[in-house]
Amino acid sequence: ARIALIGVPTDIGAGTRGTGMGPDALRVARLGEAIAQLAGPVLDLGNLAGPANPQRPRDGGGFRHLDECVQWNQGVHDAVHAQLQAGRMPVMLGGDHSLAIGSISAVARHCRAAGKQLRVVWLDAHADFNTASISPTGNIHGMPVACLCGHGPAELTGLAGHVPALAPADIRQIGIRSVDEEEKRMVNELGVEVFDMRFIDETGMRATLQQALRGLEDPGIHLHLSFDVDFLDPEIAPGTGTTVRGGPTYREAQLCMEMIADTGRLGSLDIVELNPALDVRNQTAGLVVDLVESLFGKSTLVRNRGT
Ligand code: DIR
Ligand code: MN
Ligand code: MN
Ligand code: MN
Repeated sequence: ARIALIGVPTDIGAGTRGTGMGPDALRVARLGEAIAQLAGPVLDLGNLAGPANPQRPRDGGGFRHLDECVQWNQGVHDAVHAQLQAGRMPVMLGGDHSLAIGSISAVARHCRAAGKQLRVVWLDAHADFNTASISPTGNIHGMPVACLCGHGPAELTGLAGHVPALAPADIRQIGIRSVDEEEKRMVNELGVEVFDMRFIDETGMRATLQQALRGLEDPGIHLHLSFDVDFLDPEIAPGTGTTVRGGPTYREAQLCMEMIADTGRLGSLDIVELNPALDVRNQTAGLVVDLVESLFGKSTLVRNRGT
């Protein structure tokens, strides 16, 4: 198989419980079968194990569940790295967005050894650029991008074997519409390229993606997509814990996935923050499967790549 599904049933990084049921909701919506139809055999590795949610308040350092988060992410890192070494594309079935620290660290380690350049596209309503000292919540799902850029505790920033795992210049964020006050300054100071909802409103999704995906013609690039389900407008995607209104419509999200597929560079994927406890008859999982079909090349008509 060329593609491996890795279930990461955790909610320790989120403020609302339930994302731990995400992996099975995606399986029930037949995610694996949909990918297999488009991209060939898929190996479902089942779910990783990790510590339970102790539902503790913030610790003295400002984190909720730091030790548990480190343990989950060490497991994610090792599983993702093993699949990349085996030549498979790892697809994370989350789980809350803190798992991206482990998955992207593994991808960064792999790319460095293979002489590939890593590009991360981050689809989210949030910038996920908080640190413990500026986070209003202490929830680590609001911190993965900061950790990957070297701002965070050593146990999380060092997973790739080099710090930072990622440079701000390697990241493109799309769909952003909720950034905390101090977090705004971080994003600005580090110069992350953020295509927020205002940019998408003014520019349109097609031109936004053309700009965000610039440079991906180079075959030496590994593209990692980190897809937070709260990227989508809550009217179409109610099954997630931190909805923010004013997100991309069904058609805009489809175009986004189609244009990423057209690059031909997708090498790894996180699907995170799906919360079946908040969903309506698994419709958000079904929507995610529709979008992932486009991401793996489903199109209405016969098309030539990039046209
Ligand atoms: C908020 C929420 N910025 C925090 N973050 C979320 O807690 O740091 N990220 N929901 O996906
Ligand atoms: Mn989010
Ligand atoms: Mn997120
Ligand atoms: Mn379908």
